[in-house]
Amino acid sequence: MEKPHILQIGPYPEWDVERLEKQFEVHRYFEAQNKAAFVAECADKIRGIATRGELGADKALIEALPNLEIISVYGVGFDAVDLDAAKAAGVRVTNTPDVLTGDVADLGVAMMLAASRGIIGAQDWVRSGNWQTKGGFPLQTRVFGKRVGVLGLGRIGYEVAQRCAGFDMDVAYCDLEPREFAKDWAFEPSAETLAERSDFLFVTLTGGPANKHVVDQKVIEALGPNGMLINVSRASNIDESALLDALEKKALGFACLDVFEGEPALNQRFVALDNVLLQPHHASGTVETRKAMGKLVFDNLLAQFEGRPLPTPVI
Ligand code: 8YV
Repeated sequence: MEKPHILQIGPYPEWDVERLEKQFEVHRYFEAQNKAAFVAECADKIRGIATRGELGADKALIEALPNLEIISVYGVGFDAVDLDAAKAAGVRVTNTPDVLTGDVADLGVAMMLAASRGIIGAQDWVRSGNWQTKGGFPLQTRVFGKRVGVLGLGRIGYEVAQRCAGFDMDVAYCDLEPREFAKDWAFEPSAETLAERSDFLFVTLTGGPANKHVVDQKVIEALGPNGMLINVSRASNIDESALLDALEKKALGFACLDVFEGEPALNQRFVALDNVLLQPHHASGTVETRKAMGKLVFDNLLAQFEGRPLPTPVI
């Protein structure tokens, strides 16, 4: 029997590629020079899409594939998939929740600690010999005991809050409503009031139109010149140009960012700043987590083609 054909939108690690190619006929969309011609060539055969959280699948692509059954996303965020178009076409969508939660929370908290304590600059101080020639490294800012705000208390936000509580921080959060499981933490009704009472503000919202620019100029300025913003969610949740303005004029103290508008390209204004810590959308980037994510992408595709229930369905 012919293997099911799938369209692979972005690159995966070798171990995932091997497994996918064993079971499916894989069409490597990301390698095609002329995407439209490539899709037209294989369109009738494609039954599945394997994509990534930040790449997704748009309406035009979904509509170009008449036999598409499933879009399997390598990521918890599925905001880059046009869900309405998928629904209209009767296409299932899956993601990779839970397996990446701890890593994403770890990276967010690691960025907060690294930035606050100047760990990267301090290493340069040692390597460059400044320690001998100039003396001690400039004093940095304490983390434990400070006020932290978590904007979006989903799976990742909860793990961030837990970790921060472990650092004896004063934790508050903002979500659609107060959460029973979070009764040890203060609830704030808006992003702005949360920012006002925070030294550190984590953005752990889902992406998509509902949360677009929730962190706007007002929220950024409420966090203020001594505040630090940490984003491990989606760039679209923050008004990036307001963020850049605030960082440049020091209306915001510092930003730790794992995601950018138009990534992997990024606004060059970020590169000129000394009050940012920049990461290449790598919060889920550990071998352990990426193996679990790849397995889920595969398991969802296989379940669909074998007519079994999907392990982690979105729709
Ligand atoms: C990426 C993510 O999917 O989970 C998400 O929503 O954005 C990330 O885990 C990852 O970089 C793989 O593309």
